[in-house]
Amino acid sequence: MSSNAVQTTKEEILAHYKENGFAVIPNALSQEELDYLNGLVDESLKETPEHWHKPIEGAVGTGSFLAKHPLEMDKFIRHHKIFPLIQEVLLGEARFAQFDFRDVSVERASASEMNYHRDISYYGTIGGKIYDPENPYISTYACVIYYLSDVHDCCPAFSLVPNSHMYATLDEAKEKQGEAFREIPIRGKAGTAVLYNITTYHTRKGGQADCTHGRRTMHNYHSRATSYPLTNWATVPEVLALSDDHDTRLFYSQWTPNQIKFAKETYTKPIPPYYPVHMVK
Ligand SMILES: O=C(O)CCC(=O)C(=O)O
Ligand SMILES: [Fe+2]
Repeated sequence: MSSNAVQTTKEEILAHYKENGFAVIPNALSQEELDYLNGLVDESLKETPEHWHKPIEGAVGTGSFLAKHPLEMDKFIRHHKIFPLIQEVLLGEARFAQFDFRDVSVERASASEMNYHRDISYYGTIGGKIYDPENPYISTYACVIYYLSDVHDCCPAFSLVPNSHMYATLDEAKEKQGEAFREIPIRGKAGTAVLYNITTYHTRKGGQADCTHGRRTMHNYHSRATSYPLTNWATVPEVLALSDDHDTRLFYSQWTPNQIKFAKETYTKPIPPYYPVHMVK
C-alpha cells in the first residue's frame, strides 16, 4: 500500500522534518485509540449531522469534538507520542490553534481533489512570518494529520512538495527547485501521522474512480507563542483554557476575538484580566 518513506525514531523524524518540512510517522495512534475516535465520528455523523459542514472539495468536517469531549480530545491534541515532536519543531512554544475531523465518503473519493496551497490564514496575511528562518525547523505553525482509515493507492491522499515553504506559488517552486521538485503522496495505515510545516505546499489528491474506501482524518494545527493566532473561529472550552494546570492554561492561551466572545458568552469563571475582555464586543 504505502510507497512513501516513513520515519520512526525521534532523530529520524526531526532530521526529515528539518530537511523537507514534514515527516510521516506510522503507528502514531494505537488500535484502541483508532477504535475510540472512529466510534465517536460514526456516532456524530449519525446522531448530530448538523455539527458537520457540507462537503468542501469532497470532505465533510467538524470542529465540534473539542467542545463536546474537552479532556478526552486534549489527550489527542497533546498526544503523548506526537506532542513532544511538535514542541521540538516549534521550539517549545506550541500553542493550540485548530482541531477538526474530516470524512471523505466512498462516493466522494474521486471528487475530493484540492488545489496545491499553503495554509496561511487571515492572521498570516496581515503580518507576521509565515515561516521562520531563525528556527532550524523553519515553522511558525505545524499541523498533524492523522489517518483514521487506511489510505491505499486508490484513496484520497495528503500530498506535499518537500521544502517548498519559501516560494510564493507552486509554479515558482517548480521553476526554482528544478530537478529537486517532487510531489509526495502520503499513503499508510490508519494511525499514521503526517507532521508538516503548514507553509510547505500541499494538497489532497483525489481518489481513483474505483476507490472503495474513502478517507477519514483528524487535523490538528499548532501555533507558536511568537506567531499570530491561526484562525479566528476555533474556540476552547473553559475546562482547558482556564485549567488549574499551568501547562494546560498556557497551551490554550492564544486567544482570538472570537475566543474572547465565546468565553464571555459561555464561561462560568471570571475571565482573567490579562485577556482584553472589555475591548471585544
Ligand atoms: O485533507 C487533506 O489531505 C489536506 C487538507 C488541507 O490541506 C487543508 O484543509 O488545508
Ligand atoms: Fe492545507
